[in-house]
Amino acid sequence: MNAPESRNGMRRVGLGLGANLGDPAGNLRRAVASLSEAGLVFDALSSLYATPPWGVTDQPDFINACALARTSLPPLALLDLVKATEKALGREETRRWGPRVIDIDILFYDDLRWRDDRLTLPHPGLLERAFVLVPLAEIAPDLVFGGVSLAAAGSGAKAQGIRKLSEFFPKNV
Ligand code: A4P
Ligand code: MG
Repeated sequence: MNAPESRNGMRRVGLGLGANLGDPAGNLRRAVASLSEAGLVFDALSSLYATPPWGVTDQPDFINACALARTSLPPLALLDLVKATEKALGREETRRWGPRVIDIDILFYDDLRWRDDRLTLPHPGLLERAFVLVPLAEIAPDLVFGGVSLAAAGSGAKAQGIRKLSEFFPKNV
């Protein structure tokens, strides 16, 4: 992976956000506002996309987006922050791949490769999930994972019923 280099001692991270319960678009916006208050510096936010459910298909469509941010938190502290943010927004324990108020995945953390029982980096599903590839390709087309550029992976995934809805924070709201 060729993630841009970290600056000022901060690490560059990619986040995937998804929701399909409650007010999904509002939940994604609240998640970013809350992470920002906690010290993450956001450099780019993709548009919001409506995406058909993947994995468990008998559930409502999702709203998905991706973000590029910088953080001084080490990986497990960032995971703790992400999990605390999900909880504060009302996420309850759900079945794997099931419906949720908010899901925040750490897609990558600089070039770090990490695998323990709590955290895998880069996120193992990144290249398989159109609901991640399409928004991430919008904001980081030059990133390369496993020899595959996001621009190529994202355009290959576009046929899968994914619709761009609006900017992440529409200017008229
Ligand atoms: N974990 C390990 N690595 C990471 C990482 N890089 N980032 C652990 C975040 N968490 C990581 O996650 C379960 C555990 O994974 C965490 O406690 C953490 O310790 P979870 O969010 O509770 O479970 P999950 O989301 O059901 O599982 P997973 O494997 O993250 O699946 P996805 O990819 O998030 O799938 N369809 C559409 N259209 N859009 C969606 O957003 N999301 C899912 C969930 C299914 N279908 C979807 C969507
Ligand atoms: Mg998840």
